[in-house]
Amino acid sequence: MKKLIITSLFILAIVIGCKTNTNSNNTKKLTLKFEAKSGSNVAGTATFVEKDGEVTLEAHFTGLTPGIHAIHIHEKSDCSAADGTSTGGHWNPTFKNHGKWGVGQYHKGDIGNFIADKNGNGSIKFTTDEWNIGSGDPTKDILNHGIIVHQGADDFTTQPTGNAGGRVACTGIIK
Ligand SMILES: [Cu+2]
Ligand SMILES: [Zn+2]
Repeated sequence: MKKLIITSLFILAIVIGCKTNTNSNNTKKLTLKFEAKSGSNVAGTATFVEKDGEVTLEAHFTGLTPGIHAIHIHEKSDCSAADGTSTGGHWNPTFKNHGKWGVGQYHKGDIGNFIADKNGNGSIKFTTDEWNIGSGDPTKDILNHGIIVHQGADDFTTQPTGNAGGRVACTGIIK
């Protein structure tokens, strides 16, 4: 009987070991679709890919006004309000000041600015090891928050919003 238990534990260890290896080789991917807010005609998609401890966000938009737009991760995944305010403020699990990513203090949701061309098309790509997809670590896990695209630019100074104007597109970061 004792030998059987030891054999069972050994097999269990192998199974767990294999599962762990498989998971570490997996890339996690989320594809999200934005909805227009505040009467805008903005459409867009975002993908988050987690690989080797880093998450890459790639997002593409149409229907923007030409010029600079802020994009942030906000606290909640709820895009139900017509003006997008149901997503709350910026995702800030480390209780820092609003700012520019990598410079002084910044929120974990402070992605920054991107440019829309004269046709209203814009895209942004952003990679960080300060996020992950689904670890449950509240300071890193992007799941169940939301993404907002703003009408204007983030000035990286005004607290706690960056004074980026209205919310023209929204998506929840949900599986
Ligand atoms: Cu924002
Ligand atoms: Zn912020």
